[in-house]
Amino acid sequence: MKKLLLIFLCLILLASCTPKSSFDGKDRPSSRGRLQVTEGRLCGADGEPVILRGISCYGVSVSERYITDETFHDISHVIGANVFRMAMYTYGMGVVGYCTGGDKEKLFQLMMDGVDYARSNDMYVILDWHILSDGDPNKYIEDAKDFFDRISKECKDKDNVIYEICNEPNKVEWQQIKEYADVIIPIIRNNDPDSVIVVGTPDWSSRVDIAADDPLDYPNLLYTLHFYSASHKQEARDVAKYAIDKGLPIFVTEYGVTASTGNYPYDLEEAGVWIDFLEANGISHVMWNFSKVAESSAAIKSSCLKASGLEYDDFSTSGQWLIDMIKERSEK
Ligand code: IDC
Repeated sequence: MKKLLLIFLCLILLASCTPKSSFDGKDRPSSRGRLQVTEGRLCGADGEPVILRGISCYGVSVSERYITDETFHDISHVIGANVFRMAMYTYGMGVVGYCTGGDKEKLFQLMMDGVDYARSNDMYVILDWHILSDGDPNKYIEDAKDFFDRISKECKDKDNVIYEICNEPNKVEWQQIKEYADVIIPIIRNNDPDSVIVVGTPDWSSRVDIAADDPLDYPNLLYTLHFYSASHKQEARDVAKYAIDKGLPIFVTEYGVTASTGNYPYDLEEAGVWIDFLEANGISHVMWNFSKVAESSAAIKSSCLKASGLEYDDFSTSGQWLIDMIKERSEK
């Protein structure tokens, strides 16, 4: 009897010593620490490759109800994501942009909340300067300088942050994107020297081949590739393969299992071909989007009234596809 009691007490002691963040998922901040880019791959603090699999918010300014510890718990444990993308639109277009009348202080605080809730739920977080219809990242460069200077000062000692400095440059030359990056990257690195930064590529972050032919010269840098499986197929993968073969580090910070409109049709089969391609090349990927908007890319059923305590059946076709895919890939 005494022996059983001793064993029981030891088990309780062991359980109390287990760190809160020792989640089962692989490649999390608790297990891989601060990220780096080594030999063209995203790696953990130990220099060994990692693959991040997650989801993007729909737009910080309209996602406040989801930026909570409880919802981030669901993203981490129900979806199984080890990365969450805080997409903050710079220019309006349906959502109030940071640079076009948005409440800068409130948006900044929501971004910081996302960093902390991601960390407390053992996830990496992408801080996404979500340019889109603004096209040229230089258009709001003064706001970008202020934002990235301030947030990199706040995040310099956090081990789960990735900076995405321009979501989808478009109708702008690679040279202009490089000029923007040559301003913003040093600002971030001055505060957060070892940070991982992702740079957008021309034509809505599809032309990683152009970046591969004329890359920037900084460590711990990755280049953005975006795709939507019902719109982008083998030809787009061939462009990516060209860049991969030239050693360009790539991060798919946004993809969809729908058309590039974010809406119907789905193409789940092609999405599976893309994930096979990315996983075979060790490329991390983040699906668009964590919302219940009336679009097929929205991961939550539009009928779902809950903001947390989410279960599998609360998710839409794309959301359930994501959960199934992450489960399958994480177990491999
Ligand atoms: C879309 C949203 C849509 C919104 C539009 C403009 O799904 O509801 O009206 O933005 O704000 C992207 C962009 C991403 C787009 C998404 C789908 O990064 O902001 O979201 N997409 O169109 N690039 C390719 C597709």
